[in-house]
Amino acid sequence: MRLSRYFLPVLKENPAEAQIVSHRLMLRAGMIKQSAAGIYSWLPLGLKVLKNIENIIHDEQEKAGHLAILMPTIQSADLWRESGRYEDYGEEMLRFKDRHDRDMLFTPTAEELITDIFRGHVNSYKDLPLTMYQIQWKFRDERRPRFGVMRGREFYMKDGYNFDLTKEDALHAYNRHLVSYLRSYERMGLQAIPMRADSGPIGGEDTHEFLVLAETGESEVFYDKAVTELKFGDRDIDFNNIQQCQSIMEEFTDKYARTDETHDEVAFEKVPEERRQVARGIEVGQIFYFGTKYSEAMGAMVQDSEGQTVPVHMGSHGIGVSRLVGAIIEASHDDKGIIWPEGVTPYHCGIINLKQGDEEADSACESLYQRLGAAGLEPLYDDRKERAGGKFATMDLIGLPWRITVGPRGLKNGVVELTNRRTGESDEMSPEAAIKKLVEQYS
Ligand code: P5A
Repeated sequence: MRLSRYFLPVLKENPAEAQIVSHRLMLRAGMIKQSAAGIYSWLPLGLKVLKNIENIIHDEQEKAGHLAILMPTIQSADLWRESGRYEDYGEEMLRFKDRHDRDMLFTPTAEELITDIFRGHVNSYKDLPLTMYQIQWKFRDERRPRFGVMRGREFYMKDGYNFDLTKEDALHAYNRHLVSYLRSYERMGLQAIPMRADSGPIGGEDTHEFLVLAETGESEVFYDKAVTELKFGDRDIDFNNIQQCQSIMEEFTDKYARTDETHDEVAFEKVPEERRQVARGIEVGQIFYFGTKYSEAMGAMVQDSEGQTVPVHMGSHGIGVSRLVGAIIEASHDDKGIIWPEGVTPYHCGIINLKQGDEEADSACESLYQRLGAAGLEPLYDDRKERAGGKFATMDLIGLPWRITVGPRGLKNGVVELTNRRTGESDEMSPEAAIKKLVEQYS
């Protein structure tokens, strides 16, 4: 992408309405624009990051054997009356009527709708296990939408639902999701710690939230420091292997780590004092096992191998996709701007032409741009006729992990400068060497 043809409405000043750094930087970097309280348009740069996160989630869900679907954002109230949640959901649910005076709503979550799909088509244990998920917009009329995309009213969520014959099978689905979520967050450059939580309006007893530690987080969390030392890393996973998924689940959840809703001071005091931590965290996901709550209420039954009709065991699993964009920035920025982890960066590197209009500099940049593209990378080329200082400030603000700086002086010696956004380290090298290094970096 050439910056001269891009839509990147950066702001020089800090917007007054933004109280936390991610909100401030998303507005300043021209990623989003508010259209109403808690409702945002995603501009080109923001959308690119959102899609990268979405792609990682799709990829990991597919690896775990889960099937992507897409359900509507608008639902009929009838299904929610069947489950009993139409009244329970309260003012957070956006309700309206269609022209025939039928009660409709904008989906805050989709347990009812997926259960309806299931009961209409599945009636034998032979079709189980089944896990389907979607990545779709949700609406919750939050009392206090704030912090930009962190607590929106309209937000993008991955929501998945498992259907299993037995509690044991459903608990395997729970563990499988925990593993696939740990992998997904790690690919986004984030450490998200599973913590025992409260199930709220979704219901059920088994539930973990995934929290990214950050001072600006909305949840107070209590944990044994040992949980921050666990890394998922490069493990070979067989998602069908019940034992393997269970032992990873235990490894990541057996230490004390709870949100304030489930915090137990007596149990916490058993953690050695030097490891006891109280901090704040951003909830970027939650998994639930709620048994037969919805299947019984809505008649989602199958025949088991003995011909008995039984309700299926279910769980649901969510990731806050749009919230993650903010969470990643909270976890990765400095005073100049965002620092994107390589897994989600909107462009792989920036190219800065120090002297736009200089024949040699222009053609060196052009050639770099073409060759990076041919090598499968997406560069963002700042080809505007601007001063170098302004170009550097914009690049630092939008946070691409790598920058190649091209100027007539370096070119005389056959070199360009490759700079790492996180460390600030710069090295001079030939354009070929810079391309090679970047290709290696992203492979
Ligand atoms: C699980 C999927 C559910 O709704 N039903 C389907 C279950 N879980 S949840 O915890 O309520 O939401 C899942 C994740 O969505 C994000 N989230 C939000 N993001 C931005 N703004 C909001 N107002 C908001 N509310 C929830 C969180 O990351 C949450 O973990």
